[in-house]
Amino acid sequence: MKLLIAIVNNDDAHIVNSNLNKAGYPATKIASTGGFLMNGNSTFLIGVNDEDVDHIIELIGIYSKKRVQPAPVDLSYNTIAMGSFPAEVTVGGATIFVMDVERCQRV
Ligand code: 2BA
Repeated sequence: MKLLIAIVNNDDAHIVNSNLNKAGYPATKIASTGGFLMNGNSTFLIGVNDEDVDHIIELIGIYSKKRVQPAPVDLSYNTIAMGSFPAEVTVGGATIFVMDVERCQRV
């Protein structure tokens, strides 16, 4: 069994969620915030059988769009230490971590 942690743009979260449900994959959606842009995003926890992992990644990829967003204009960022600071960043589709699950139990 695997646990997928998928970070998805808020604009895509609804359609990703409904298509996971439609395909019969259980998911928990958590409200999260990106550490760089400080924008809201959605983190999905999806516990699945090993053989379903690739299908879920494909599904999330279909419904998660790439988009360009302005980088934060925030003086608290140390722009000297960071060198050249991007004016825009490309966000998404989705960032997905796949982890082994030792045990999953409902009691
Ligand atoms: P954020 O941290 O808000 O990052 C938004 C986008 O900003 C990133 O898009 C990336 O294009 C850019 N970015 C992030 N850190 C940067 C930096 N130090 N310098 C320049 N550009 C930077 P994505 O890579 O598509 O990531 C979207 C969201 O996924 C991230 O939001 C974060 O919440 C999550 N994420 C991405 N990689 C992660 C990782 N390795 N571990 C945990 N969360 C991650």
